[in-house]
Amino acid sequence: MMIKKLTNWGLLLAVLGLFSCSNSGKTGTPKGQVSIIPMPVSVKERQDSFLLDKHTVIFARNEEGKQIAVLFNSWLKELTGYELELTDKIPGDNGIIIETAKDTLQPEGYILGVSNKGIIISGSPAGAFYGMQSLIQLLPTEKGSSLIIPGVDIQDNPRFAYRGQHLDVCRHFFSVDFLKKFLDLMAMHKYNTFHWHLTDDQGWRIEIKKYPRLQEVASKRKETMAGHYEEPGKYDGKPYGGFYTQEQVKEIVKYAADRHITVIPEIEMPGHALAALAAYPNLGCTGGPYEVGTRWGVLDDVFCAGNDSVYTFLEGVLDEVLPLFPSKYIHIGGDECPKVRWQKCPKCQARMKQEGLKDEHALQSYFIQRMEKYLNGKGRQIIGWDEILEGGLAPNATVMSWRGIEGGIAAAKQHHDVIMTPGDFCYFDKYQSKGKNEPLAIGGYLPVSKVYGYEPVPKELTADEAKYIKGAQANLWTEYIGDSDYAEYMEYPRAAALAEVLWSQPAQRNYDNFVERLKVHVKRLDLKKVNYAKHVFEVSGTPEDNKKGGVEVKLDAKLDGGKIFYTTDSSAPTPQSQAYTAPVQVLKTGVVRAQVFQDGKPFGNEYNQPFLFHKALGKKVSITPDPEPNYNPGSSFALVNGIQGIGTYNDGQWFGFKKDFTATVDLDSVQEVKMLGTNVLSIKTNWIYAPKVLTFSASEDGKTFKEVYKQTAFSQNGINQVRTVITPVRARYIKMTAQHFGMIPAGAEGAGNPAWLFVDEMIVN
Ligand code: TNX
Repeated sequence: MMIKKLTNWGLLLAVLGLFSCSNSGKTGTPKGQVSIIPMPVSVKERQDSFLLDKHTVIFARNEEGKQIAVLFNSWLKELTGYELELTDKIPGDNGIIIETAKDTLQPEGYILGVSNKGIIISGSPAGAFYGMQSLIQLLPTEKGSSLIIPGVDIQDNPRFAYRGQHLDVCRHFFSVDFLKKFLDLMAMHKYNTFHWHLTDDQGWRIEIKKYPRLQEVASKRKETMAGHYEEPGKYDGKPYGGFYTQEQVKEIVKYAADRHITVIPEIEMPGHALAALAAYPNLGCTGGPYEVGTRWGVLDDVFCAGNDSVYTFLEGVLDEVLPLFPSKYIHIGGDECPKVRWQKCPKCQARMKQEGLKDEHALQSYFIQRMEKYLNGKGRQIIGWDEILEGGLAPNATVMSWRGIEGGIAAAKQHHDVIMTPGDFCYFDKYQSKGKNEPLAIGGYLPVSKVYGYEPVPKELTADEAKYIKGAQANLWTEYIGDSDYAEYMEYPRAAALAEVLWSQPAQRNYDNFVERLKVHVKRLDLKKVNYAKHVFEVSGTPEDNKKGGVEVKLDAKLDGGKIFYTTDSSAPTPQSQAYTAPVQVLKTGVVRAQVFQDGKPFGNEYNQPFLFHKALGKKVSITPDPEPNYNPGSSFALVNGIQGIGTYNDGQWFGFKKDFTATVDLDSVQEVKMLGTNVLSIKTNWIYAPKVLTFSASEDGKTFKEVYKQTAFSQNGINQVRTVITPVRARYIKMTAQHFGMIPAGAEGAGNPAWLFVDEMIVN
């Protein structure tokens, strides 16, 4: 048993008849009312149950336990209108016992036992708190139903010590009430760290008394960009602003601490600093004038690294921040800091000379290390985004790996702590459905299932290095998220999925089982009036190789009582359309449309997938080299599945490379080929460049290939469609080669890094 001190507990457990008898329940497969998210380490269902009523009492031996009791009562009150009495005596058979001890072996573990004799929760203060959260999840979800709690023996503790959620309150501001609800939901899902992104180009949101212009100037912007930042030009003309007073900050930090959540503030430096520069222009390299940011993206004006008053200013800010936040860690940003101003700034150049710094990356590293030293001197540790690796990592820094997993791997190999937040899995500002009715989001595609499938420990690490991966975090950047309803929509249920990634054991993760539990769990979110997204329950389609040289679409909907109907003639599906019974075969160019109906009414978005029918559909393709992680490594099917990638590169269709690539398709027999095609992407802001050269060649025997087409210019920003009618050739094999662009040129975003090459669908007719 995980608890070290067993004072009274063995006795109590025996009295309650818990953990003593084996039972017929199965471990890890909840049924009925036992649907806890995140899934505990061990759940044994018992035959009996506990009936909670107005006469049930709660006994807690110490203050921490009493606090847990109070929080349990507040949930109960919402559900039933009444609260339970707290008693000083160990209750008989109608009581809940909360036992907490500080010196447990599992700092966040707990035991929860429910039988017809009573309920016991035991663990560390945090553990018992999580035990209470699990108990809440055993309560019925309908108001007014009798409170029968299923008998269980649960033993539980988290897989990762750092389980975080981040909220950007700069691009849009969120009220204290909303933050409290946000924290309640975090606690419900056993998250323990709130990363509060408090300063950025478009707004400074924490009161700093020493620098009143942060409140007067930096907290306000004159207007906000309307629409997406890749189509700039439109602004809403409305002033926008807000900041939290130090009293409000204290209130939030206390509210979080009561829920065993640590708040880590982020004060961004040296980039994302425009709001502060607008207030104090002497802190920038050019001296301004500056305006608080009104558009999104990466802006050139950053803190001057050569000017000592910048460090004095930031130390002054931190001197007020530190007493508000007892956290061991302070996040100092470090991301997306363009070096163009520093390159031309006499002070920055002088600093580089004086410190013997070889380039501006080393200057950034100097900046971060100097601030780290200051914070270490105050007993704090820094966290920074993965750019802090460039130019040399500060000695004690923890790295947040956001641009992928590489930063995390590099930091762990240098024996630095890491928090994983790779954009492809942890950025909840991305779309979660490809449906046409989604509100504007930053781009990309991150459905709940993909979040659920995330594994925070990169396989590139040895067991020893893996210990530096402390956990992961969901990030909610709010450029396009203007209100709390939309924030909740983006956060849940994706945050429920990540909670399970972080808390539960990998062997217990099972998406279908998660969705079954989620059906119950969303009723709890309903009770809390959470505006969660419902995409998980709508119809989804999975194109698959039909093993007969073609493609079929498997349709599925996880909606209770849902019936799927579909069409292939581009008409809208209705309950009179074809009912779905078996995978839909793709036999022509056209669109497969499907909708799930509940009680005759359509639920959620429809599945609407155009397919291009061609000779290579579902055929065998070999690709070299293997695509980069996340962009179809290990499987070539998406290159010939009839679906063309859309404008966002991470929609699952695109094959991503950082080298030249070749794909060869085998059409099964020699045929006449008259037309060839593919799509390549060019989105320079995302480091994606079209190939230098694209060629097609044809062969009858797979050995001798003859070039039949060559293209060297791709003018389109976005998707470049290559479609070419050729002099007909007889061929069984078609080879496509793409020559990689090379390094990203100076002056462009990502300069000096290898460009990305993205290709999708190899079209043969
Ligand atoms: C990158 S993630 C940023 C943020 C943006 C976000 C949008 C990071 C460290 N920096 O400033 O809001 O992308 O997804």
